[in-house]
Amino acid sequence: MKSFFLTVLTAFLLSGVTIRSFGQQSPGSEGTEKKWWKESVVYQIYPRSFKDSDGDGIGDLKGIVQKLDYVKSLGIDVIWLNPIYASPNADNGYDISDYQAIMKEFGTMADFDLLLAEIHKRGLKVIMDLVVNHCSDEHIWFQESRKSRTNPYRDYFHWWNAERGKPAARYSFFDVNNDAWKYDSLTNAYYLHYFGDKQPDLNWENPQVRQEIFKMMRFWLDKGIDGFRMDVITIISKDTSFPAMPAVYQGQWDKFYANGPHVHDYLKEMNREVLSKYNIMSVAEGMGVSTQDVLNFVDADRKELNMAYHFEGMGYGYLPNEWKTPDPKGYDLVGFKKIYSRWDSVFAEKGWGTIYLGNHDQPRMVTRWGNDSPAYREYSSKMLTTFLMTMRATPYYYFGDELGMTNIKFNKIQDYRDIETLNMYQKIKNEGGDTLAFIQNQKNGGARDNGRTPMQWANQPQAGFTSGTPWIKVNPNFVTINVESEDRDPGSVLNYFRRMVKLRKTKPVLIYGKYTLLDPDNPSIYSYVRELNGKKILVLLNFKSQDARVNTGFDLSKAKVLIGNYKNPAPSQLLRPYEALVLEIN
Ligand code: ISL
Repeated sequence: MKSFFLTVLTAFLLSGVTIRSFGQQSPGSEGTEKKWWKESVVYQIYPRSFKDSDGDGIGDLKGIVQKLDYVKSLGIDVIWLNPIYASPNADNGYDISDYQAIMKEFGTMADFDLLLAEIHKRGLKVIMDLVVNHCSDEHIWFQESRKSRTNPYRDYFHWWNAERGKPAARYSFFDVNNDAWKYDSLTNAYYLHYFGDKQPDLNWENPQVRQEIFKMMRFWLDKGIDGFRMDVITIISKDTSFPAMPAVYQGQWDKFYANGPHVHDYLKEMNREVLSKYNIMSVAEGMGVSTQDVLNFVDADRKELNMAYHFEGMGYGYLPNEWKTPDPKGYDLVGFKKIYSRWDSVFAEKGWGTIYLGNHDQPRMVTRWGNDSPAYREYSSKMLTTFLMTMRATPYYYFGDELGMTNIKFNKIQDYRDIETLNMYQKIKNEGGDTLAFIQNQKNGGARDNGRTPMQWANQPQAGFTSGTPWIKVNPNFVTINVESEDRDPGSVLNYFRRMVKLRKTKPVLIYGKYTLLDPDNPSIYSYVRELNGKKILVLLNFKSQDARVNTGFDLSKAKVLIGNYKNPAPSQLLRPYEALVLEIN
């Protein structure tokens, strides 16, 4: 399935790929200013799939409250909640019809207040999703805006009057025709939607829009939330002349979509008027952001945001010019190491990084980056967790990965729920394309639904997620992969996660220490040293299903094992399949 659209879209998502040699050793970071959000582990909850308390098959806020002791038991610090606002759910809550109301399936504002109080009571923090590049077409602003060309809300959105002709092409992620302009006959004009046609883009160039958004942010911050994860915040500013894109793609996609002319002005304004007034954290979904421009968002001196997460790692290992199709030969570890080392080096002096291997838009961590076969699922899950918890960056950890939950790999389009999969399927069908091949790719990794199946609480009907029919099928492997059984087993993936989080929290060197990549060309082993005030920790990770030799130059005879994912771990220059070892070497 190749097309100009896919080429540019893929390139845009991955535009972090800038050719620059990576520093193998990052300069000292001992001067990095200490902040609570640098020391935190973030645990992401997709509320729709976490716990259903009322039997309607959809997770809800009361369900989260019921499971907060479990969340606390993980040792994490901050919960990131995907959108819980009122929404017709064209894109599972990323289409908001009222920013100051709770989605009816999830509960009420009273439930939210209870949730917030219960989170804080346990010493945890919570950040909310801020989705303000677009809202829902059912939001009152859009309902008003489309009524007439002179409506006071008209300029809340990007309209293009049809007598000017059709505007220059812009591509939409979730549109059946990939067309980001939708014609509305009511006023004979097109409106812009970078995502689904029920997700019109807000016009940030209008100061009134910005004021409305800032007011809404204060509403939540005044309630006491601890920050925001900002959805596609990098694309809020647009060149409203909407110039034509070059006929031949030359890597300039982001100029037309992300990093618009005023994005930094708007983020500075947001910081000045809102963020700086609270002790909170902010993290951008850094779509289209590269190592070369990320500091423009997160250098503290610029007074914009605290952190951003990039897409370069996520896009790695896909076939070129194909939509999210993992290379059947697997991914090359040498390139993987380069990516994470380069992103570490950017923040050596300024800013602060993030690290993640999965979220609600991605397949499950173990299936994508490890090995979900029965022999290696547990070892590779633990190895990947070791990686996330020993890098110099705030880890964002997706619910269920602590159990080693796997992709569900649906074979039938009827099982999928995600707008992205459904609309892309429809598009291919309309064009007479190969829908079977598409499903195969979705199943093998591309589908976001792979990571959205319900939390596996117990070996009970519907994995203990709901007493009703779940909105999306439960992965049948809940019989063995579930909280109840893993909780009892000291050697489980779950208990390894808890130990790993604890280790990070008790060793400042794992948070602030300098990172030095070792043996960069080793095709199987990822090894590095973390170092702070003379304390050194060596991390050895085998990413392959065969034994592999490490080559670090360190004498391991006096090394002390802090943690390992095999029974009775001992320092060794030969690692077993997916073995992870964390060693103190002084
Ligand atoms: O999910 C993706 C790839 O399949 C991304 O392209 C994704 O659409 C992009 O990262 C933006 O994601 C965010 O905004 C979307 C929403 O669907 C995602 O869930 C959200 O994380 C629109 O709000």
